[in-house]
Amino acid sequence: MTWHVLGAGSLGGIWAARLALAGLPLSLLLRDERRLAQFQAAGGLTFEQDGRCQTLPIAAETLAATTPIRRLLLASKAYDAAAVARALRPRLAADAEVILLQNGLGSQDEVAALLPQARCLFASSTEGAFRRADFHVVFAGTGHTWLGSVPATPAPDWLDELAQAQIPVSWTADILARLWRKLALNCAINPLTVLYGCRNGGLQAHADEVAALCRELAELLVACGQASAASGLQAEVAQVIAATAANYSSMYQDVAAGRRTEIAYLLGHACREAARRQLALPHLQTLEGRLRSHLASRGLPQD
Ligand code: NAD
Ligand code: KPL
Repeated sequence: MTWHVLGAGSLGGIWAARLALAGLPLSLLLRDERRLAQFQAAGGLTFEQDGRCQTLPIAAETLAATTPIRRLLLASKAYDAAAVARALRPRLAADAEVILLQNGLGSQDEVAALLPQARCLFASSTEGAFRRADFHVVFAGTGHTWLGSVPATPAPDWLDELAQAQIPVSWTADILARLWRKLALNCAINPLTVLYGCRNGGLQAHADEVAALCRELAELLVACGQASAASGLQAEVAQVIAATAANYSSMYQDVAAGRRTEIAYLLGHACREAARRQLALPHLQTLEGRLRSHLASRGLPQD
């Protein structure tokens, strides 16, 4: 069965390249005819790994094509996922499966509500990739991707195809715990790196503030029924800060490059869930206010 992959961004690109290299049937979904013409003029997708580049002449089509889609990897930013789902809804077959590869939480429910006929699967990834240029993706960091459905179901048989394509994935019965845990790590680290203008390691000088955020995030996770995701959070945050001390967080990089952040699906989602439960989490709420003001001062969207 054909894999449809949207879009030709960082994670979508490294999935598409590996599926193509494994000889699996694949079509890349591009925004419009102009992007399709640019892709064809580029000769396809350039995949860079360990300094070696290969240009892969992957099949591509626009969102407006009419062939039915049965298996879709939706690899947009969280804030674009609902618009993509709306655009692709008429093309989804009755038994379509849609893998939602977004960081944070909230976008998955938006998409699932728009696509009641599809089977939406959630993904959480620690792989690293970036775009060096248009249609040129760099595989920057090995990692792992967890996939699962809510409620939990048995693993689909196409996981074997991903293994064949050397995409490291595991099926989990608790994908929400994975997504919540990553959201909590991101909330404890990323906004502070933006506000202090520092690498992850720079937060070692703000250990008390990080610890206070971790306590509130753990309280939120427990209130959201995610006690296992709350366990040992502060220790893992300290360990990630130490292990990635020389790196800039993804949110820091977005802000530095003048790109929209995924705040609404990370810290924004955490604060909305706390408010819904009437949980007072003052450090988290103050952090959200400071981050929004900072984004506004840089002319960036606050959601
Ligand atoms: P990206 O911006 O590199 O790629 C997103 C792609 O979606 C872009 O090519 C964009 O043009 C395309 N797109 C958006 N709307 C579209 C539309 N209507 N039609 C066609 N194409 C459309 O983003 P990314 O870095 O691949 O991130 C995707 C998700 O994965 C994010 O939620 C991110 O936080 C998460 N993530 C990324 C990484 C990473 O290393 N890049 C790691 C882990 C998680
Ligand atoms: O995922 C991250 C990011 O930068 O988005 C880490 C490295 C965990 C920091 O929160």
